[in-house]
Amino acid sequence: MARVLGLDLSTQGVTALVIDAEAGVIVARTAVNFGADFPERGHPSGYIPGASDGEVHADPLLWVDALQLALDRLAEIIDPASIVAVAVSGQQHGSVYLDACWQDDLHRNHASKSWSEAVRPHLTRSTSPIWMDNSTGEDCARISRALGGDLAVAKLTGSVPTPRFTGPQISRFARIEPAAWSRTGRVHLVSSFITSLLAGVDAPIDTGDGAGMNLMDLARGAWSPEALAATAPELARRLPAIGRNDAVVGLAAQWLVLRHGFSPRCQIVIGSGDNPSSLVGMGASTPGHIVVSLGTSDTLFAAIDGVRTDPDGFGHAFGNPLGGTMSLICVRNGSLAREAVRRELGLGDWDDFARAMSASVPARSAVLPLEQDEITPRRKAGRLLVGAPVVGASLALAAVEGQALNLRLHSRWIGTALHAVRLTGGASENSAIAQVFADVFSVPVQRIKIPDSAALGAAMRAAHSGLGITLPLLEAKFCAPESRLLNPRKELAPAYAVLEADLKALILR
Ligand code: XUL
Repeated sequence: MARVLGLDLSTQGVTALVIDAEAGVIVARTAVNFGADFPERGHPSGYIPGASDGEVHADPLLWVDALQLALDRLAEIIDPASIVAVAVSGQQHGSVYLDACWQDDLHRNHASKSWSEAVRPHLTRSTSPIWMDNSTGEDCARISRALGGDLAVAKLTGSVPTPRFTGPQISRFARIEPAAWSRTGRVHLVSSFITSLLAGVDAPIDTGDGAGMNLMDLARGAWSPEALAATAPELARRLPAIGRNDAVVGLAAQWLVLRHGFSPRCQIVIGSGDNPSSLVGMGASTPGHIVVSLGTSDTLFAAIDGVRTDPDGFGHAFGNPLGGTMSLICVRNGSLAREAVRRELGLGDWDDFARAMSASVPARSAVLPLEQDEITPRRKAGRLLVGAPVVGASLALAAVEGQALNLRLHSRWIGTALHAVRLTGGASENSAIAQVFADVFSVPVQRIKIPDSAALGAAMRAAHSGLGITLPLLEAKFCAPESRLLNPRKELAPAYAVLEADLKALILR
């Protein structure tokens, strides 16, 4: 039996997915929702509501309690002793602040008490900033100045100083709570914190999650002394090691064996972030396939040959669990902007929207609909138009074309020859929208629906490191897209090239 477990600790809950890596099947799934399963904690969306100054924090002990509940639920449907390896996917950028002796306590057998009781006395900061936090503008500016500007930081660490990233978060904590900072002996990411609990050792951070901190030298896959010095005093000794992306961290901790029924031989694999995990779970860890996810935000991620960073500083580069790097490009104006256009045109539903798109002439004009301030490109809310004037219902097609062209433009730096776009997320089901992505990217679109892609990716990483099964083989078993392809209409390519160049000129102006 080749049963492995992927655990995804996301913003809103914990998903546990057990796969049989040889048979290519999902064996069991359980989920815990921080809000619905722990209503008494008062965090309905998984984070602490009502904070000010852009702060968004969560309770790390809630993550731990939810993890235990997920493992209890799992034990009701399968025998945990049959699991041979485990890996964690964690929401990226979130950080946990602990004292130095938490490491000693990790080895103890906590079968008799809850893990959160064991961890609580070691927290030097009771809450954890998460990726939704936007409170570190001052810290980003300071780090940028110290390291020679935003683009220099992007070249070194993979991203411009970014408010949600862990380095600026650490900088702010050390600045406003110096006494608590001096008591802090270890800063973990969500993925390395949970992995430490599972293995009973102080777990390393992989380059996938480590690159989401503005602290790692991306090319070397090691902490950057300059970035550490620009961030907070004596940071080096407070960070875990950076580990190999396929490292086995250890065997199941005693309490995992005694309290949750795991085998003492069960291997615990290094954790990673949810985006690198999803890259694997979507079957895109080899260069050539990009994944475009059409959701509240539209995101694009892709494996990159070697190490590259966005020279314009919009996209992020993280480590790829398979080696090399990956890109993450995020456009805030995704489904809400499409929705606003649909309502403005008085189109009753998405079928009407698709009909309006199909009745319009493609590649004539493009509109980038920014209903809220945008980060890619950095622009205030408003609409950007290139090409011929847009009249009436042709706005539906032009808006989707604008969104696709914007992603195409901002993903050029990835540089890898494209074979296909894997399209996912709610709007990907609409064939008229999916066709625009085939035409604009000029490659076939494969639609793929993997709702638990981060948990699946973690399980596949567990199988890769724990059982030696290659990721491409696992991707072939678990990540098959829909067999029907949407082929590009190649004759539109020249007109889209002109619109993309016009959009670029407009953005740079
Ligand atoms: C990526 C990001 C989010 C988080 C939470 O940079 O902030 O995608 O990983 O999912």
